[in-house]
Amino acid sequence: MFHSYAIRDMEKTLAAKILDSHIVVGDLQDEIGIKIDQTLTQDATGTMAYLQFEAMGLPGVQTQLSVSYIDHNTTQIGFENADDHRYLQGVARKYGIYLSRAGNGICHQVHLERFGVPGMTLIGSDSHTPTAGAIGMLAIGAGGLDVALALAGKPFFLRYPLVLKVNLIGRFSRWVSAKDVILKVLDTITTKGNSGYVLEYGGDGVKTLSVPERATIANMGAETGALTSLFPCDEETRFFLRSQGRESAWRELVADSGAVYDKEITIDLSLLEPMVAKPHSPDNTATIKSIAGLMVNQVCIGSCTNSSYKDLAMVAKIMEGRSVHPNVDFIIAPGSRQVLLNIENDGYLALLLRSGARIMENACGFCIGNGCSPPSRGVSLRTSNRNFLGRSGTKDAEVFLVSPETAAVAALCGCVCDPREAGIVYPAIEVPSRFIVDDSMVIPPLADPSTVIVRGPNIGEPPHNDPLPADIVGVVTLKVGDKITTDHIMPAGDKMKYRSNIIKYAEFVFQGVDPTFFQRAYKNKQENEHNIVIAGLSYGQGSSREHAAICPMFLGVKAVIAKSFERIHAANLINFGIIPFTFADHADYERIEQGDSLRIACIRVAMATGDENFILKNETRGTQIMLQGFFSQRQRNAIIAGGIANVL
Ligand code: MIC
Ligand code: SF4
Repeated sequence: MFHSYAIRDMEKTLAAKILDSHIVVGDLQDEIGIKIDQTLTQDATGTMAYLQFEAMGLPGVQTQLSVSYIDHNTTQIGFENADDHRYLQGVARKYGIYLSRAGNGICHQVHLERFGVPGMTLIGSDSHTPTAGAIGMLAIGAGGLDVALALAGKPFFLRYPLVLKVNLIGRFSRWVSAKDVILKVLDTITTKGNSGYVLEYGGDGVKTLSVPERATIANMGAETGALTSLFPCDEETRFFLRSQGRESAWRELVADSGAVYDKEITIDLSLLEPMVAKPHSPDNTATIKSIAGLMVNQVCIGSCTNSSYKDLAMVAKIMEGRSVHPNVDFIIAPGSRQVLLNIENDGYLALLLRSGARIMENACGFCIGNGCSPPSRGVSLRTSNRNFLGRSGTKDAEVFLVSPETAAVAALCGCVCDPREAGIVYPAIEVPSRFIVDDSMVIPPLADPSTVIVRGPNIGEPPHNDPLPADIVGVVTLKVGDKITTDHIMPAGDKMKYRSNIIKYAEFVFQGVDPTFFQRAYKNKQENEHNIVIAGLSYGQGSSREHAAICPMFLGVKAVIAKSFERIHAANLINFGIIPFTFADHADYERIEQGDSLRIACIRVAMATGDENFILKNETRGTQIMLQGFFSQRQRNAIIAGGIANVL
């Protein structure tokens, strides 16, 4: 296997074309820095990103376009969310950023509709930023600090990725849709081991997919851990952009016919059947048939994955003239105000209301546990992208991820059933060739330096970290297993309102895993003992929330030693001066227990001299273990300084 960069001057993949035209600095063998054209933030990660940007002291943003979305914390219980939103509005006005107000929709859906441009680069402080890959944008999820740096005109750094071609052939049969494609991709490549890859879609099957269908696939590509997902920009893209009144943003963008890929998989759309991701991982896939008959308490349709016009119109037609099953709570959150306006205009909203659906705000809502938690031990069928344990707000609930078609049929039947066998006529949906477009909930950038930014009492400062000590000497404060997500590390839901208040939010680190972690870590810190976390595979999966690094940093965590890390989280740890070490031999995971005293001697010198192997002494057991860390020079500098903020 060889890296795509080895053939940079020959026939190119689409990913290589966009990347190569944006490289501004770097070394192909180490890290490249790419120019970022656009940024997006949302309110749960945005406040910290803008606090960090403000600390850089620039008069305005340096990107072509930046948008600050308010979509995550819209329940506004207590003053905290509202204070954050007022702060975000002030920042946007002062520094030249568009503000998409609460109620305008979920960042990824709105960005696709109104702002994304094929061939450009986008980074967003949200892991589902790759949704914009549906229109041929190189869109990458990152931590808030990386977005702040891009706002300041600095490059975004990454290792030159490998490219996996997902070759789509055939076309859907009835009752099969985009969610089933991405669940099949997850079934094939799982959530592990894909972090160095771009998933590039090609083949004749792509032409049969509309942009919103591509968006569902690109969105949930985040669950594979890949850098991003990318679709060509073709006639379908032109149709979509025209329907948004933005055809001028279109240009043809396809991979060269002789492009060589690092890996390739083929999916025949005509052979797919309705799929499900069972609790508690998006790659715990199965066919719907295999769980048919399971009683359902709740059905939720929405999230940035499946909340487009077509998704909701399809659900409405399935429900037409029928009523939701009395045992099912049927919840719908449209992806954007535009979707809501258009389904209202075309009569679909009325069908949903008549069927007994509860219409929620156009926001993340249920997807992030902001309301709509299922009952104890309840079964919830959702069209969203993550079903991690406890994310719904109910720790013992079972969340299954399915397509809108499958979800709607279950809402009628009260149990899971194969939609192909429900006796319902398959509805034909026509998508408008021109959507009603109303941008009145987007405040254009003013770049008014006289703006006074108001900070409520919940808004603190980003915390400071000390430079890397000469030795790491500490205790294993926590040992966890495989697939620890950022939802485990830093819970969202009702705790998300503390995103701007690190001192308070830090009290909830690992709360769902071990509620006593905070006390132990805090005590160790007071006693000048370093905290160390031991983990299995895929540590830090899921969200881009940098709070999963900032809050542990605040509690004195100096290192996480895992079998493997997910990309965004590893980058966030380094950004805040926590070292992500991996075990040279995975079997050594078994040779460390919670409470053990560990020492990594001369770590500062080793970091400075570029060592990639580090010796860990387990002083409790009298053993020695080899650790690894492959860091770029830029990352080493950040680690030594105690984080990027100190480098700046
Ligand atoms: C998520 O889906 O987990 C979130 C909430 O959108 C996060 C961002 C956050 O934690 O604020 C993400 O995906 O990055
Ligand atoms: Fe919002 Fe859910 Fe999408 Fe995250 S995954 S951006 S919480 S809708």
